[in-house]
Amino acid sequence: MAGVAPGKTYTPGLDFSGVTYTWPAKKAELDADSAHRIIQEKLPVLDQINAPLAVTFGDRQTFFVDGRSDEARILDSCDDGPDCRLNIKPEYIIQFYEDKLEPRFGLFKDYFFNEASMPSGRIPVAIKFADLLTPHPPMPPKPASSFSRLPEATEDIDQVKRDIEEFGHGLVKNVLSPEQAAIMRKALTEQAAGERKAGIELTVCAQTVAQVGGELDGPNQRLWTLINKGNDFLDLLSHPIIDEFIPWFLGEHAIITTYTANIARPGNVSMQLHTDQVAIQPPIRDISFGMNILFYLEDVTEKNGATRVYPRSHLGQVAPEDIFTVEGTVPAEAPAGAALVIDSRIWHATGPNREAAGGAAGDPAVLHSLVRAAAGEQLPVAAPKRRLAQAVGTAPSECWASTRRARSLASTARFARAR
Ligand SMILES: O=C(O)CCC(=O)C(=O)O
Ligand SMILES: [Fe+2]
Repeated sequence: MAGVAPGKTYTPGLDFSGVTYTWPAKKAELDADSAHRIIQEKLPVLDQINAPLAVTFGDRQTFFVDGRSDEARILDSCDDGPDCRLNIKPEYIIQFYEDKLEPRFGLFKDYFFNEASMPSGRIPVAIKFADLLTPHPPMPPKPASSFSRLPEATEDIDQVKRDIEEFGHGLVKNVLSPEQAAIMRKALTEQAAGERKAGIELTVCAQTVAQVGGELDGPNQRLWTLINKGNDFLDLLSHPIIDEFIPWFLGEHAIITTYTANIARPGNVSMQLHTDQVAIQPPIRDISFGMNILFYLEDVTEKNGATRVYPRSHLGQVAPEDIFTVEGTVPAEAPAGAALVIDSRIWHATGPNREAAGGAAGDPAVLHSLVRAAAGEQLPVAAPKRRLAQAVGTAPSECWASTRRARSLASTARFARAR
């Protein structure tokens, strides 16, 4: 990959470190010039940021896009300080312009590797700026309060399917009996405790902490690659609810890409709003690449961190102006044993758990993300359990950026379950 230094060579004779076809410094120069031209071209619409924004391309001189008057201007300095600072690779500006990179993904995706890339100040200004560079800037989703009806948990599968089509999400009641929910809750609690004990637990998303505060080793806990973490998790993959919804929505050849759990404990901060296909670029909204099934192992309420969704945000060129607030969303509440089923285009996030510490447990939802078939090495949804079991230890491919670290932890975590 361009700009990535070659790693250690393992095989004598296969050392390619003396050869290069790319000249990063030259590319950065060319990209910065193109990015400047793009911003210049877009000035007639950039007044819509309504604020001064500082933009820095790597070690180049910072410049300012001032959108406070009817005509936006590029300035070398900004006396009263910018509302927002953006330190961004110029190639991302080009990719926004060419519709190859979704702003809410592009603006934050490098944070894992480079903390300085996190925009600071009023983030909606940076999002608006990036949106305005794209060929089709999105509309904000409608607030949940503007709908006269919203999906409710039901056993009527056809109704849930209609809800998914209309709103982007639906809730199926009683897919797990109280005993089954208890078995899964026990598995999850043990695994979570084991990972904490081993010091390898993953908590909230680093970008969220940088933006809205909270602790990196805060109360939330993520468990990745559940496929590697016990027969109970494998058994859940045989649940017929998967066969009912996935082929209907994605066709016969879907594969499972992500199998994780999220425990939203009291005192957490909500996750940033995202779609479950936001990492798939270029950003194509006309088709949903996936479907996510979240099993609720507790009664999930607004107060204890229910997943927050923007109803009907799966349709059209729609995206929230601020991804760090859940205002305008609705909590997808349902009793223990229910499943939340979502179109991967819907904007959603883990909600804040405002229960008193030690009170009702959080939102231990077991998540499945399923996508249309893309690569053979991943696991077909319909694979018999024996095949899934054989795959244990091989770490199925996962497509979310942060799973890279989780994947390297997965084999350790498998032994860490505390009983
Ligand atoms: O746990 C939740 O409520 C949702 C988590 C989620 O949206 C995700 O991991 O993609
Ligand atoms: Fe999600």
